Amino acid sequence: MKRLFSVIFLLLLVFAMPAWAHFQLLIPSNDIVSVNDNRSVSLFLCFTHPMEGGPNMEMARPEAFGVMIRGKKIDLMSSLKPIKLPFYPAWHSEAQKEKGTATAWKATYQLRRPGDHIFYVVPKPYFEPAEEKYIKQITKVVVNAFGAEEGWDQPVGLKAEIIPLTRPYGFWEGNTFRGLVVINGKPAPNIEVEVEYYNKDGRAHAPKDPFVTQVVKTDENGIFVYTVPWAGWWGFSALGDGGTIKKGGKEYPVELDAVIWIKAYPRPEGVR
Ligand SMILES: [Cu+2]
Repeated sequence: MKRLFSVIFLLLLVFAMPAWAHFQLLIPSNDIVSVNDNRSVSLFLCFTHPMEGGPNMEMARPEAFGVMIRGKKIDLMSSLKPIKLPFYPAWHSEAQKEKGTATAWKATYQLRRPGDHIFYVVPKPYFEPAEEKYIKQITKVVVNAFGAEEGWDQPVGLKAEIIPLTRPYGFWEGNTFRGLVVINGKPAPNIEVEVEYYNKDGRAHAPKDPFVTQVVKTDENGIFVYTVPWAGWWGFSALGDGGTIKKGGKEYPVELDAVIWIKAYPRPEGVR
């Protein structure tokens, strides 16, 4: 009986889940760390729909998680700790109805060296029953340490990657972000890049559905441009092609996405 209920619940979830964009979150506790700041940075990894605030999806232990500093990669897999999140945050009206939890991950990293720290995660492919496909979102975020602004524009060499052409920190709201999308080692022209605000406390309301996810396309050189309208964390997800995966004798397409997170700061008080 319990099993029947969980099947019904899963079906409800499938039909209830709109085609809103999925995003792999990789959010640090601080993105610009100066010498007097706490040098311990915690990272939050969760697979969700950031503007809607949920539902959070089950995130398996990733294939890789690490940081690149001055061209050197450090494996951080052993620092990952699983956490349980409710499907929806408390501010969400669905939170009262849909009880249950999804696995997310946390890690802490002690900064020692000055320079840009490019954190990255390569998740296991996630099977999305509603769309009959796998989704794999290779995700980056840059943390600047101790004043040395060096390294943010270097490729990590991931299978899907957004290489920032705009410095991804020290970024005002209203600034324009540019990124180069590289998928399977090549620039990806004319593909969609989904953009979402991490609506952590539910303060942003979309007046109509198309406002949930902003969509821009890469040009013939694989470059996209987006002007960030307000302060907070913003995610960019370039939707690429990752071939297929066989499961139970059937072949399913793999959406191989490149994701980057940047934080926009509010304009200073005293300016207009
Ligand atoms: Cu989903």
